Amino acid sequence: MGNMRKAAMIAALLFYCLNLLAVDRHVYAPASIQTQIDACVAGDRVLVHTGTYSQAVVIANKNNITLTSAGDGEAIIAGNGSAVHTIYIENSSTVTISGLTIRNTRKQAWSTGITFIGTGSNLTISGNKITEISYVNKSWDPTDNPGSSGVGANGIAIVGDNASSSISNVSVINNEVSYCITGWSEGIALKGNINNFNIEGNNVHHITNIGIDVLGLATYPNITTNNQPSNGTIKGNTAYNCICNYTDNGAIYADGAMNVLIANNKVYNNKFGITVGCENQINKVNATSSGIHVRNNLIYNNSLAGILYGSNGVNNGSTEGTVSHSSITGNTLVKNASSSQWASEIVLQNANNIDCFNNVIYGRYGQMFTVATGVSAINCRANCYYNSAASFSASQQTGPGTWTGLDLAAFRTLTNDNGTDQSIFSDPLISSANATNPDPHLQSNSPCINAGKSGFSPFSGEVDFDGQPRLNGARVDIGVDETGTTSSCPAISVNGNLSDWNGIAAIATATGQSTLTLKVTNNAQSLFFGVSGSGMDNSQYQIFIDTDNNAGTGYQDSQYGSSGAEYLIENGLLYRYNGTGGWSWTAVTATINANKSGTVAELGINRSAFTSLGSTINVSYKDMTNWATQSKLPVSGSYAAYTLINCQ
Ligand SMILES: [Ca+2]
Ligand SMILES: [Ca+2]
Ligand SMILES: [Ca+2]
Ligand SMILES: [Ca+2]
Repeated sequence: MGNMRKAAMIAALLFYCLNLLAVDRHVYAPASIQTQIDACVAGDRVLVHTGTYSQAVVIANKNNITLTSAGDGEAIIAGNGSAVHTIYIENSSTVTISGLTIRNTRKQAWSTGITFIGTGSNLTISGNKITEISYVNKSWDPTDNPGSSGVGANGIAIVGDNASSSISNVSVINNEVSYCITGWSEGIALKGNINNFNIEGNNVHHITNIGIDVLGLATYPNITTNNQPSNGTIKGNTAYNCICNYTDNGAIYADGAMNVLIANNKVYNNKFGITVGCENQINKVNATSSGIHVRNNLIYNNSLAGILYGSNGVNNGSTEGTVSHSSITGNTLVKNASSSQWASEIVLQNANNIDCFNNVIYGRYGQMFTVATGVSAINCRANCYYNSAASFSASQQTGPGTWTGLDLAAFRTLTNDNGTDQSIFSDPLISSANATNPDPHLQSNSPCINAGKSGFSPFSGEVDFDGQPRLNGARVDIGVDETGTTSSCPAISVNGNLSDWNGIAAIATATGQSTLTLKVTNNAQSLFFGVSGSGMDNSQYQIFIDTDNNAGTGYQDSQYGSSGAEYLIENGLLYRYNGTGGWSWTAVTATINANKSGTVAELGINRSAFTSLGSTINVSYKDMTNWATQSKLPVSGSYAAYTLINCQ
């Protein structure tokens, strides 16, 4: 014990001494970021202060370097009008790019926001806002069509083009990638020889092709071995409005990859939701993509299908590969397919040895499942099927252009769904099956509770869609929600009496002013605020909310040292921030109940009013008189943090 502590102390001292050599290099607009990058030695950070930088940045053969927002307002790196990549990194290790807004004014073929190419390890791209990266010089156009030109652009592209040395330990987390006209490319793409990656917590939307793609065995990069992104996770992302006008795309795609977990994502309003394939097989005949697990995802209102499993080429006899030894488990699919058509919830093709169990599959039309060519050894168990038509149907491709309809019994036979844990056709009784905003939580009388596969034990690290333990009670529940694993939510009644807040800790307090305590809590649907005081204004207030837990994004509040609000609630109305630091707001729809007096401000707002609401948010409450702040909580410093609770 003593020796260990001594060793730890020496290590800590060594770390401290090494860090003394590292410096923070501050950049103020419009100074050159590149000048500071070029001066960096290992351990240095380049802190980009608020402003717009019409520049591009190159980081080549550098190790242990951080390029980040200084946190005093939006730092926009906009490209220099000629560089293909706004931030270009090659052959570097331990590189972090964080908190920046990244654009590319070039808007020509193969533009990217951030590109990493070559080899290296420990790359982190986090908390950036990447927008308007387009292959063509025009503003957002969801109907754009590049024809057969093949051109593209990427928000983030990480390309392992060295067959003998991978890019390893890649983290792409908590970024927003939006409004990119990507042609034949993707919002976030990991390609080629990449090993050990995590794409987590990103918000990807309004992309004219695939939102998130891990891509292998393609002609780019042209490497003959190790051309498969491997051993990664794509989890906790939100992907919507990734709609391609010229080909059938998915919002999240694992194509020619190996051992990828696609878990706990929310995927809606796309063409396909999640797709798994092996489209290309350059230098590898009869290629297979395997170990791709689609787990605990909420997938709804995608116009073609929720999940497409297996390669393209339903009927074309091409050289496309297969997907094998993979699984679809614990997902909830709700009302995908915007019209009655060949596909609705799940489509399988060129796939074998696929386990499919514990899923809630709630269709909009009769058609639930489509089994195309090249499918074998499908093992379904303990799924709960249901649809608005209240009759199950599936279809199987039995020859070129020939489809056979299957009833539930025939489908069970096809999918080896027999014996114990046979799938059921029953209303899963989720809390809401509204196609555009479903609530997948199970009602207390749901037939899905404790009805999942018997003997199931969660996979390592697996949690339900709420982040709660995946198994509670005698058996796992069907669908994304495991019930009964939490205490009940606080019962807040917005009535001007704060006795229902007893036992909830304040996140900010003060003395000697009119507002004294600020409390925040939530249930599954709503966020609540409770403020007590004396001599407060009878009506006027403002609540500022930093919903992405990033002080560098959103409204920069001069009354605080750090703020970054995405939303403002002012006198019962919600506003979303639309500026670049100064006062600039747009009214948005919300359901707000408020009760305001000289001693209490109590308020509830629907969580769905916020485009994204992180698990930790930061809040400021201001009591106003004649639009002047009379008192505020917290009094100064940073907004007060609140971590949402998981409860039912
Ligand atoms: Ca259970
Ligand atoms: Ca739950
Ligand atoms: Ca109350
Ligand atoms: Ca923010």
